[in-house]
Amino acid sequence: MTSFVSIVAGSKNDEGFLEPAFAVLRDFSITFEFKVLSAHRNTERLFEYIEDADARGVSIYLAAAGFSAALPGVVAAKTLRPVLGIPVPVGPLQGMDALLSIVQLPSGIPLAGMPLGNHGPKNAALFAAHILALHDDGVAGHVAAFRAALNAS
Ligand code: RP5
Repeated sequence: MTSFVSIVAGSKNDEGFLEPAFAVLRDFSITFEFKVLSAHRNTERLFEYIEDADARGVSIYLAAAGFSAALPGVVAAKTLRPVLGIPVPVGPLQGMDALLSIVQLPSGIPLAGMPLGNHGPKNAALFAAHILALHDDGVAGHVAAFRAALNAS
């Protein structure tokens, strides 16, 4: 079973914002798939997808949404894999609502919150890489090289 990262977004309109996450995962040769499934509009299909992705060996979920951002918490509630929540800066509150939703999930269902703004997607992918690097020497090499380049810059 090939391990992979799943990126789930609440809207097709979130895809462009997530491009820095895709870029990091590609650069680090981490297999990933991207799905658009809203927690409130596509609830049944979202549950089916998570069951299927879990069965196919997903390692980590990145879940991105704007507004009330139920998606990251719902994904975390449905899987035992780590979930990294990415607030999408849209709407009248520019993602402050999504950020608070992600970091206010009550205890029992853990959900990691990534930064609000353009740094969120990239750091989410890097965070996923750091987790995978614990058991994958290839990813660990990419993480170390990235950090070395950062230190040298
Ligand atoms: C959330 O609501 C999505 O994640 C998106 O960020 C936001 C707006 O969705 P659209 O109206 O653009 O589809 O569910």
